[in-house]
Amino acid sequence: MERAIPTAVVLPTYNEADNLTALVQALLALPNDLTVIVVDDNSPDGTGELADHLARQTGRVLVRHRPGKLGLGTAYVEGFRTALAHGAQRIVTMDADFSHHPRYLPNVIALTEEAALGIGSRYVRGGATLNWGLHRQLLSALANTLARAALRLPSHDCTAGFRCYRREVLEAVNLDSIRSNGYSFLIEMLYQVTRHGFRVAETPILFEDRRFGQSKISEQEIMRAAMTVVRLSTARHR
Ligand SMILES: Nc1nc2c(ncn2[C@@H]2O[C@H](COP(=O)(O)OP(=O)(O)O)[C@@H](O)[C@H]2O)c(=O)[nH]1
Ligand SMILES: [Mg+2]
Repeated sequence: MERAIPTAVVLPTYNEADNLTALVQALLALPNDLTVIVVDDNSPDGTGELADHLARQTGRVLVRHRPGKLGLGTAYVEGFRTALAHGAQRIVTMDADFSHHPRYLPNVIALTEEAALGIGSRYVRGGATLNWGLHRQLLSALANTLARAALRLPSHDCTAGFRCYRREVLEAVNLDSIRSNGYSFLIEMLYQVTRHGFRVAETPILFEDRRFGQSKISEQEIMRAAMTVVRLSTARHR
């Protein structure tokens, strides 16, 4: 039988060819025994082929190819299922664009010695968002404050994609029941995790704007996240 993966890092990718190689190299150089799972949505820039190349070259990368851009939420779920099937005890998610710098990853993973979910957080002391426009910063801060208050979420950064889940969390949450995508998925996932009574912990990160390429997540997405908060909180009060 194949060796079980201790810690999997799920990287959803759409047009990240300029970032992927350097990111995978940085991850594999960390002292944590990591295996990378790339979930690529048939990126036009060839990210999928690059991931296949890295898989052959390193033997520590698994690649899931999907036929087209199906959204961040379902990409995470695909990565989660792959990680669980390979026996991963810890499952990390991060952006493939260096916004979530690998240097913070050991801290994020270490949180899960005590907590069930660790978050690399912009909104705790020592954390911050660098070089984002004022408009985006305000929207993000507003979405987070709203989500935290309306859903009584325990963390300060509720839309952070820089996370480490312990295996039992992903086994407990019904992944198929999560209806939303993008930031909404992240909020809904956090909501489910806390509803199950799991502990969440945060460690500060400096979130830098992506190195190369464009954001695939629009401001419309942030507004949709606000609607998800309303949907979940009205369901909660019923
Ligand atoms: N597989 C897949 N990955 C996606 C999709 N949308 C975004 N991503 C990836 O998800 C991560 C977050 O997206 P990004 O554009 O960086 O969002 P931002 O950081 O909020 O601006 C990046 O690694 C993207 O390449 C998608 O539809 N499918
Ligand atoms: Mg990003």
